[in-house]
Amino acid sequence: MREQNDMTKARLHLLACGGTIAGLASSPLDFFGYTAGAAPVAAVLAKLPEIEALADWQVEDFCQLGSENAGPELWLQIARRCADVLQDETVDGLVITSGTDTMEELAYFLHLLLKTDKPVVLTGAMRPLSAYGTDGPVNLYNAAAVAANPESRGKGVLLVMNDTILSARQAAKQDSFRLHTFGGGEFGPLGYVAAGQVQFAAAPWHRHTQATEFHLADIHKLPQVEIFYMSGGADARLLPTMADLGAAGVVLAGFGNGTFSDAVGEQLRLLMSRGVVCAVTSRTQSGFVVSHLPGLLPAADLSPQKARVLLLLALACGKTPADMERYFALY
Ligand code: DAS
Repeated sequence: MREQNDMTKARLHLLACGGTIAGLASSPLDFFGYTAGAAPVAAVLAKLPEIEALADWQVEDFCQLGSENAGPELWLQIARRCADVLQDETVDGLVITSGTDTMEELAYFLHLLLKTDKPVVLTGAMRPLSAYGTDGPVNLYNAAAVAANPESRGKGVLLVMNDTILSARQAAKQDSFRLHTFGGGEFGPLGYVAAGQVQFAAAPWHRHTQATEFHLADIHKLPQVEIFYMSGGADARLLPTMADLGAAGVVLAGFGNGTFSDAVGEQLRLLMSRGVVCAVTSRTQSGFVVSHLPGLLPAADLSPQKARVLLLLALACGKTPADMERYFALY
């Protein structure tokens, strides 16, 4: 284990998973019409040779897709690869590059599954590698600085974008195209990193990584979990259709503090009578929810997409609804 005052270079593994950071377009002013993951991650590293001074690197192009096409099956493959890499005693930390569209879900999935206290840091970009002012190389440099910093140990999976360090539990993509897109919700970031200078100001307060009760070895098949987003007059008949299509769990993105229409409430009762596990969170951007229906699990202040990750892993690991209610408060 590298101590706080260890001045030797960290040994970092870079696992590249596609995304805009490795995206290429035909023009440097084309910020949107690019092919995600078109370039090998070595091309990103080559833009910023100073990154070699931060660590001794093992570089791996794991997959090259836009993360809008990523889902639980790929996240599980990435988690298994990360677990293998982290078991290597010569590896001090892990940097993962990914698309930003589902980065927060991948990060939380790993935060709940990886049994490690080594730094695991995700990063990406909002502009492709080929663009003027691409943010990818500096984001990667800053992610490497955080992964190489002994202070990052034991803080769970982190996300570094736009000079900001976020916990995987709080990180959320909040803007459609601007560089300052990731935020930490009402509790904000854990710290900042400017041109490689790392400054932590907080630590995660929910359970994660080393303290997790979820085990990769327990996962043999991933269940289907869907999200039903409340809007005025939303058609409640879509809920039984989710179960008909195989959903074992449903997350309700409710109004306000988790409320829903009478019609949706009726369909939720029927879903739970069919054995579908249902959780409720809120379509608002902050605050905790309460449950308005016996058996409907309150998902604390998790976003709908993160409540889905937690419910999906709890079902995959064979946990009981009583366990799940506890998990939503703990993780
Ligand atoms: N191409 C999208 C993705 O892979 C956006 C991005 O990478 O930022 O998520």
